[in-house]
Amino acid sequence: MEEIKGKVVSLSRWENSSYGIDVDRAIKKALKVWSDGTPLNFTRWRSGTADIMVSFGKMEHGDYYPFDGPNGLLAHAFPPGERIGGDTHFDDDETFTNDFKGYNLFIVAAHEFGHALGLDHSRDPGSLMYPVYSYAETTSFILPDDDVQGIQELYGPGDRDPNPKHPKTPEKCDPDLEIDAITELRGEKFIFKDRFFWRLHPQMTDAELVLTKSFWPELPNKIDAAYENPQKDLIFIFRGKKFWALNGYDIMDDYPKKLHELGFPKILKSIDAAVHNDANGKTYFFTGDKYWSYDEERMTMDKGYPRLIAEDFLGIGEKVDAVYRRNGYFYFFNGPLQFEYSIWSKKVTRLLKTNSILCVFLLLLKKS
Ligand SMILES: [Ca+2]
Ligand SMILES: [Ca+2]
Ligand SMILES: [Zn+2]
Ligand SMILES: [Zn+2]
Repeated sequence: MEEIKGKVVSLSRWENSSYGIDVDRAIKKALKVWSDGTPLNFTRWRSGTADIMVSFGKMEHGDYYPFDGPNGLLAHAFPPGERIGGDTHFDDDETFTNDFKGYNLFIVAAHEFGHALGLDHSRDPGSLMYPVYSYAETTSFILPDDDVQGIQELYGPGDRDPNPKHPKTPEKCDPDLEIDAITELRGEKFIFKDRFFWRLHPQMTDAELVLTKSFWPELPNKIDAAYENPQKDLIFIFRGKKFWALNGYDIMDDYPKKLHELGFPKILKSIDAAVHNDANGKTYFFTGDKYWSYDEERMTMDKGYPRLIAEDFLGIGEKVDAVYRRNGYFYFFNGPLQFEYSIWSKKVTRLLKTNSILCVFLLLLKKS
């Protein structure tokens, strides 16, 4: 690491970029990700040979590691060392952007500078050093915990970390696991937690953890509720007063819409959970200790609602974090508990741990 001790950066094309985006700001912000929380300090040199030389190039660009035109390789960086060590190159054939369209230059640069400082790829899908590009909210970006551990192992902590709350990646077998939302989508389960969801295919033994923004960059980081309407082949995602309709990867036109367009009072700030019942065409929305019934065919809220959850769904508690429907049952999630509720007999038939939806296969393996 000796070479980086000078902590200097120079950029051959920091200004006069042809992208029409603020390369300067993206690069500075990407370096700040690593200098916050470590003793690293970066200074820009306008001439001479710095530890980290940053440049843009196309195809073969002088280091015998050619780029490949649009997509594929986006950038590369050499680990710390003499000469080319630490240098960071961006593929000039990419459309780099400030937002989620194209490749976000800040995200790509922050990842590459991780390499330039000596980090390898991480297997944590929530980490910046995960090898697959994924868009992340850039204005509120805080370096994930896994990357902080990595960089502090190399350089130690800094004097003062301006954003000490580094997001951790959820663990599916955490006995205290609570979830934000759950829905089926074309037979798979999507289980939302913080900025992630687990994708659980009925034929797969292991749930895949995915960043929500890598699937739907326009959705918020964290969501409140989700449900599927299989007749319309849509899922609906809720956050605060807004909701989105999605068909696979595509967000439908005219969305996001507002909660009150469904018939909720305008003062309602958010909902907790939602589920659709094929059998009667109703969608139930849970908010606090109450729930609402929405008629999907007439597209109106049913009369006589909201009603108390505790009165109509006996035994599931007084609030709902998340809920989905499967084979005549509702599965209600409340904190670390899951209630299997028979729609027909209106009774709780099983009490489960929330994590059992994700962790059941591991438990079975351990028993055998
Ligand atoms: Ca490329
Ligand atoms: Ca929720
Ligand atoms: Zn190169
Ligand atoms: Zn990489």
